[in-house]
Formats: sequence, C-alpha cells, structure tokens
Amino acid sequence: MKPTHIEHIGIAVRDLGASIHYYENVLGLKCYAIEEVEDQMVKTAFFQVGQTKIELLEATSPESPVAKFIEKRGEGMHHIAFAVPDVSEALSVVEQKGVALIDKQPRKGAEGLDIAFLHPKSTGGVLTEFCQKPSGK
Ligand code: CMX
Repeated sequence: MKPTHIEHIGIAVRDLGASIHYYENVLGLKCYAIEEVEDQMVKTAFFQVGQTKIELLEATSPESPVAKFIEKRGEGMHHIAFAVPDVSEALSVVEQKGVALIDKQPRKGAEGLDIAFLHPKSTGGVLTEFCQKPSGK
C-alpha cells in the first residue's frame, strides 16, 4: 500500500492559458499534454518535474469541484496524488484506519490512470488522491 512517490500535484486555476504561460515562461517547464476530463468537469494541463507532475485544473462548468473550490478558497493547491502499487488495496487499508473515502473504488482519471480520492476532512485538510497505472501499461 505504501506510496512510491508523489505522482502529481493538482493546482486549481481560473485560466488555463494564463497559468500555462507562467509555468512555461517563468519556470521554464514544458506543457506536454492538455486533456479534458468530462466526468470531473475539468480541463487539465500537465508538466513533468522529475518523477512528479504538475496538473493544472480549470473548471469547465460551475458545478465542477474545481469551480466550487476556487469560489470558496481562490486559486491554489487543490490536491496531492500519491502513486500506489494497488489503488483498491490502498483504499481498503486507509478505510480500515478510519479515513473517509470519496471514491469507494478506483475510476478512470486523466492520462488513463486508475484513481481514487480520500476526503480532506479525514486527511488533515488535504484532498488526497491515490493513483496507479493500469496493469500492462
Ligand atoms: N482541499 C481541501 N479541502 C477541500 C477541498 C480541497 N481540494 N475541496 C473542498 N474542501 C473542503 C471544503 O472547503 C469544506 O470545508 P469546510 O466544511 O471547512 O468549509 C469541506 O472540504 C467539505 O466541503 P463540502 O462542501 O462538503 O464538499 P464539496 O462539495 O466542496 O466537495 C470534495 C469537496 C473534496 C468532496 C469534492 O471536491 C470532491 O469530491 N473532490 C474529488 C474530485 C475532484 O476534486 N475532482 C477534480 C480533479 C479531477 C482530476 O484531478 O482529474
């Protein structure tokens, strides 16, 4: 169950274009993918930094979790995603330790990863994601 590394850090932004400009032209990173995740109502942009990615998140609907987050808290760090060997097993381990799950089982996220979220109310205020490359990839 133990996380192997931080797979990505999710950052909520109002304007994907303006934020990409900052990461590319100020930090000198390269945006290697832009992807819409329809069921999460977000458009994402990815940057690789060593073993970890930055995932920028722009809401595509006022109902998006990211739109609600920005309305309440403004732009900024939205979630941290740990790579784990097996998301289902990791969910079961943390649930047994009293953590509230947002996703009871893995579902598909950006980049085809199997993902699941833990509720920030039981993780010290940090929206936490587990993710795993689907087997065979
Ligand atoms: N980090 C930390 N706390 C957060 C949070 C976040 N990203 N989003 C919401 N919260 C807090 C709220 O501020 C609220 O705190 P208070 O009660 O102190 O005000 C609390 O969590 C619960 O909020 P809520 O009103 O009950 O629930 P929301 O409707 O705001 O939903 C959450 C919160 C986390 C359950 C919802 O955003 C969710 O299901 N997130 C997982 C999915 C997701 O975030 N998808 C977008 C990214 C997808 C991707 O990466 O591809």
